[in-house]
Formats: sequence, C-alpha cells, structure tokens
Amino acid sequence: MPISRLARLKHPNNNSTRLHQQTRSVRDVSQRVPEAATFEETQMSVEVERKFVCNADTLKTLEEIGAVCLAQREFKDQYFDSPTFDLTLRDVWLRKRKGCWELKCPTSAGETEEASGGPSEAAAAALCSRYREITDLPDIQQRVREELCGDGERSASPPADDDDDESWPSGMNLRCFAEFTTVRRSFALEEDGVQVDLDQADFGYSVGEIEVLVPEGGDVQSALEKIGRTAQKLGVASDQRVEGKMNVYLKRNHPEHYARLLSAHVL
Ligand code: V4E
Repeated sequence: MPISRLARLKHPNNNSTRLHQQTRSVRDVSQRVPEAATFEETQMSVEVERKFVCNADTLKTLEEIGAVCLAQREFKDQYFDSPTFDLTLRDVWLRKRKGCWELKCPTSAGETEEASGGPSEAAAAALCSRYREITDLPDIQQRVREELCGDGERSASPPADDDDDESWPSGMNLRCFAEFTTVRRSFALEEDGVQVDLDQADFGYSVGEIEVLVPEGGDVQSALEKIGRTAQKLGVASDQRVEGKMNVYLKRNHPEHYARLLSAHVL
C-alpha cells in the first residue's frame, strides 16, 4: 500500500474506531500514520509485496514481534476491464477504491533492477510481486488508452467525457468485472518501511501481505530482504506463492477469465 493510501487512513471517513476495539492487544499509534506523500513520490513508487496465509495466531505473532497497529478500515474495490480482457491480460489492473481510481501495472524495464543473488535469493524474490501504482486520473486514463489502443498518437486526444469521474470507463468500453469489500488491518513493523496488511474479503477469503514501498530508483533488493526477514519473523516463510484476493474471486466467479489469465501467465 503506497504512502498516499496510508495518508488516506487518516481520512475522517475511514473507520478507525473499530480498529481500536478489535485490536486492543496491539499498540495503536494511528495518530502517527505518516502524512500524505507528494504527487511525485506516489507516482514514482513501486510496491513490492509478498502475500502470506494468515491464521488465528497471526495477530499474536505480530504483537510479539512489536508490530504497531496503524488502522483498520473497510473498502469496496471495483475492477474494470474491456470485454476481451485487454487490461488484465497485460497484467494491468484498473480499480475504483473508496471513490478513487487506481491503476496497478507491471514495472517498466530497469525500474526494479535487483542485485543478483544466489538461488535462495532468487526464490525469495519470486514470491514477491512488484507493481507500479498510478493514482492520478489523467495519467491512469492515458495509460489505459495506450493499453487498449496500443497507439501513443491516438492517446494524445482523449474522448470528450474523459474528465467525467464516473462515465469515462464506459466511454472506453470498460465494464466492472469484479466487486468485493475488504476489511483491512494495517501494521507497521520495526523494520524500516515494512507494513503488514491483514485482509478479510467479503467472499470468505483472508490473506496477509508484507509490503515495502520503493521510491523511484530505490533499492528493490533491500526491500526484498526486508520482506524476507519479516516473513521469517512472522513464521510465514513458505516457498509457496500465496493466492491474492483477485485470484480466488475470479476462480470462483469468472472461471473463464481466470483460465485466460492463467494461460497468459498473469496469475
Ligand atoms: C490480481 C492482481 C492485482 C490486483 C490487485 O491485487 P492485490 O494486490 O491482491 O490486491 P490488494 O487489495 O492487496 O491491493 P493493494 O491494496 O495491496 O494495492 S495487481 C496484480 N495482480 C496480479 C497478482 C499476481 N499475479 N500474483 C499475486 C500474488 N498477486 C497479484
């Protein structure tokens, strides 16, 4: 979760009260959630994350390793794509979360260059995903047009209704293919810049994520190492890649779409 979203945790609409009630055993310093990042910081950051299976003991383990509860909030995600899945088949994920548009897309070449390590480092790195997250609407629209048209020229002249926060997806023939609500508890760890999220989706799937936000040109290798150390401390350092919410949602609700993404090695 990028800094911009950490900042949103402070928004008055966010339901942090329940957090205080439900995670009393973990020190709550939600007042110290960082302030908003600048536009540039957010735009150029890469989110490196590793998912893990969480269970009844995870909260206790977080407390034991000194994790600090930042907030609990609930949000609805709506994911959009064309009828022929032109975005997701390119591993590009357009969503609306709490009224804000977000685009998660693969990092461009060189953006996440990592120092080469041994086989164990490579295996650990393979368990992590790296995505660039774009939150500026004009930038999102531009990138989506490029993905859909594959045409930089055409993307210079947006459709007339692009500025309309609600109708621009339908103007590009994008429709909502997935919609679910998540309850997320976020924790900061002593390890610098590491955040752990525990997600409970309304379709009956729970998953944990260890995340580090790497600024442009930042040290992805160091982020991978922090994530690996955190996984060890949490006792979740399995060598199995853990499914995200979207994998499970699509498998259950849209098996054809899921199969296409598997064939394309996106999921
Ligand atoms: C499916 C997917 C993406 C959509 C968002 O997925 P995810 O990171 O699971 O959602 P969430 O709510 O945790 O987002 P956050 O709040 O952290 O931004 S983005 C990339 N993928 C593909 C994908 C993949 N191939 N493998 C894994 C393990 N996860 C996602």
